[in-house]
Amino acid sequence: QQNCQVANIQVMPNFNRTLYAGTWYAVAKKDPEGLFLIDNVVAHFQIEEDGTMTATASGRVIILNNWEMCAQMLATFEETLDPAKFRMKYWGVANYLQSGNDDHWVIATDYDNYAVHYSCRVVDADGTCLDGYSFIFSRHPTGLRAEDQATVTQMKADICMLGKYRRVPHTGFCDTAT
Ligand code: DAO
Repeated sequence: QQNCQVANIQVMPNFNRTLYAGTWYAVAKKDPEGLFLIDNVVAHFQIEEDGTMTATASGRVIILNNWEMCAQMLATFEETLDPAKFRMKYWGVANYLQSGNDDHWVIATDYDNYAVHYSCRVVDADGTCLDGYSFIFSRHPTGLRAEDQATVTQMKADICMLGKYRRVPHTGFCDTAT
């Protein structure tokens, strides 16, 4: 049985943001309408001294009539009553990049290998998600471990996005030598 009501989506129990911190490679993505981040998506989550979570992220985007670039993004996270559900305020290092305020829900993670992210931007009149996106994150740029694939597939189904994901390649487009 499947219940696709956004309000009934189960998130990670006892979510621990300190264990979630660090680098995550997006290995698959379900796009929202008018997608922004295309591929080479990497996010770095930090816990600040005041305990709040912030992130920097990069990814290949196409803006303004086919101009391809690597977007450098920043985000801050506002807590809600559920520790696994955040409100994410995000903006680009350059002002012509996308900015906004989205849900950032952690559906499931083992902290060391995989994380399933979910964000519904528009809830339909029937309570299901009309426009949302989801990242499958891995600690490993090469992808998910074989032993995590069944778990992640189950989570994709639980959030009613199974079959809507595409692979997110990592080609080195956003790798900068510093
Ligand atoms: O790519 O279509 C899209 C939607 C994503 C917009 C938000 C990107 C900036 C912040 C990413 C932080 C980690 C999820």
